[in-house]
Order: sequence, then C-alpha cells, then structure tokens
Amino acid sequence: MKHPTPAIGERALLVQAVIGYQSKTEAGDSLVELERLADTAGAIVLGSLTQRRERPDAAFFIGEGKLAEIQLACREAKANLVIFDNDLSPIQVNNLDLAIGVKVIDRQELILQIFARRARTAEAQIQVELAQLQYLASRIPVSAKQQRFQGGIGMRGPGESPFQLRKAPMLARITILKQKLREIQKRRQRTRTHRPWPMVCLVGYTNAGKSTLLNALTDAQAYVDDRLFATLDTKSRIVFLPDRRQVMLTDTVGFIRHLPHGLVASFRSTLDEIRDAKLLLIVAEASHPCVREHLKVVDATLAEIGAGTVSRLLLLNKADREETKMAMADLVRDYPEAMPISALQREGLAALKERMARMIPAAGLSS
Ligand SMILES: Nc1nc2c(ncn2[C@@H]2O[C@H](COP(=O)(O)OP(=O)(O)OP(=O)(O)O)[C@@H](O)[C@H]2O)c(=O)[nH]1
Ligand SMILES: [Mg+2]
Repeated sequence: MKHPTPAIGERALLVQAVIGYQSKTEAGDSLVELERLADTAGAIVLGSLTQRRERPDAAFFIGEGKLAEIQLACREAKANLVIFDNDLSPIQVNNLDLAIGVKVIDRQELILQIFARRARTAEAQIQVELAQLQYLASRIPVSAKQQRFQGGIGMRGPGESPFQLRKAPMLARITILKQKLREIQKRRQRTRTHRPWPMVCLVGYTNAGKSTLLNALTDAQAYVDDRLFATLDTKSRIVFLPDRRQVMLTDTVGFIRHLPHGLVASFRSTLDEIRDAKLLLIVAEASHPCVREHLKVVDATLAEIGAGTVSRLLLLNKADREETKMAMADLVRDYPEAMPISALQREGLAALKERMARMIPAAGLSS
C-alpha cells in the first residue's frame, strides 16, 4: 500500500505561535509534545521558535519579524523542514513555503505521517490513507476567481478547473477506500455481535500506559514504548474478573491535542468499539504536569465519537513515579471516583478488577 506522504528523515525547525490566552505550561507542553512527534516521525529537531500573538496573521500565521527570524534560523541550521504547532490554512502553508523556501507542515500533517508509517494491519493502513487523502483534498484551494469561471459558456463544464482536475482522482480513491473499509467493518461487526463477552475499552491520552495495563491485566504482549502513538493496531484480550466472569478488554489508539478530524473519522470503526463498550477505563498519566488538560482532550474526543455517555472509570496511572506521589493527593481530591494504579509495577490491579466487576451490570456478563 502506497501512502501519498513520504517518510520525513529531515532536519526540522519547530515553530509555535501562542495565540490569545494560553498558559505557559500548556504552550510549553504542546511544544515538547511536537518535538516528540517530530522525533517519532523520524525528523531531527534542530530547535524551536515561539511567538505570542493576539490573533494569527491571515497570510503567514506569524508576524513579519518572526518570519525573517525563521528564514535566518533555517539557513544557519541548514533546516529543510519547518513544523508548525498550530493548524495552518492551505493558503498559509503555500505562503510560508514560498517565503521560507523549505517545506512547511503543521501538527496535523505530522500526526498523519506518523500514522502512515506506523499502521500495520490492512484496516489501519486504509484508515490512514483515507485520512491523508481527505486532508490533502481539503487543502486544494478553490479561489473565488476559479469558482466564478466554473461552468461558464465555452468552459469545459463545472468541476473541471485545473485544481478540480487534481482533486478528481483523489475523490475517486476516497470512494474506493471507503468501500473497502465498509467491507472490513461489516466483517468485524459480524464477529463482534457473535462475541459473548461484554467489551471494556482502555482509552486515554497517548503514552498514558494503556498497552502496559492491557499486558498487566492479560497475557497480551502488546507493544509498549515511551513514544507517542506506539499503538495503532489494537489488541483485545479476555480478562477474568474476581467473580470468574469474563470481559473482553480492548486497547485503543491514544488521543492527542489537535488530532486531525479526518483521522478520528477514519478510525471510527476502531472507535466504534469504544462507543459500544459497557465500560471505559480512562488511563491517565498522573505524573504528567498537564494531566488535567489531557483529560479534557480525552473527554472532548469521546464526545466527538459519540461515546460521551458510556460509563467510565478513571485510572490515575504511573502512581509509582516520584512526580506522581506529589500530585496524587490533589488529583484524588479533584477526581474522587478515580483509582490510583501502577500498570508497570502491577499495583492496584486487584482492586481495579473488583471495581470493574461492580461497574459492569451482571446481566451483561457471561459466566
Ligand atoms: N513508571 C511507570 N511507567 C509506566 C507505567 N505504565 C506505563 N509506563 C510507561 O509509559 C510508557 C508508555 O506506555 P504505553 O503502555 O506504551 O502507553 P500507551 O498509552 O499504550 O501509549 P500509545 O499507544 O502511544 O497511545 C512506556 O515507557 C511504559 O513503560 C507505570 O505504571 N509506571
Ligand atoms: Mg499503546
């Protein structure tokens, strides 16, 4: 399977514009995250530039002075890629490309590239290709002038401007991919309806420890890595609850700020499992200084995929870490229902299973 975007392996400079009110910690964390994303994608990060602005510049997102600074920094560091932490419009990408003279991408495109490189199963690969094509198709500019000329007398007819001609094969491919995905999903749906066990899903921000917890609770040997988006091809395993009943525990793709909407939509089939689950185990990295913000992103993403009403249990993971010990008292006060655990040290898991048994209605369980 071919992906339209190449692997990076490039020398990258990071740029972040802090717009309006955004706290220093949050902006800082977003930039650290971008650096980790760039590293995961295989780029060498040379440095970063930030700017605080009231609102984005329509043409370049950043101001003139900062643009000159970026040009200079790129020349000095021999960068051949600039990655923006902010979501850019197609016009801004074009303008920046031309002005700086190196390739410019934004956070969403970077995430798409990572997904493209990491997807292993046929389903995940189709999902990623679909998301990439949708992203690219949405970036083909249709100027007011072209729209005016479309379909005029003597023209080739509506929808045939040069830009639209570029778009047509993409749209055709999108249709084919959607069809393929539907077939895989139908098959998946059939096996799912025949499954006697209720579903429990592990969800949470990327790197929170979901796969580690799956491994700790079952004999799954899910891939664990201190990297963002370690899991794209998810696993499911049976867990025995203390009353000897069984549930099917499924790992899921991690969430992150500005997860491209196309990606969320394409991964819908995997995410459908979340919506149909009897219980969601929300795994949080309690040692992270921005854990509260991460939980907000998780909440918002769950709402976006229609899983806002599924019952959930919050797990404050990585309780073994020194950093967590300081923060735990505050977190437990703010989230009184949450359970501290350590997936790595396998602490708190017996209590977790007890709680799961209590939270899943007995009628929905098989023995
Ligand atoms: N100290 C400590 N580290 C943990 C714990 N749980 C997970 N980790 C580490 O956190 C990192 C990420 O763990 P994963 O299980 O891959 O996280 P994930 O949520 O599956 O991440 P993605 O698949 O990337 O979304 C790994 O380096 C784990 O070893 C824990 O309880 N304590
Ligand atoms: Mg994982």
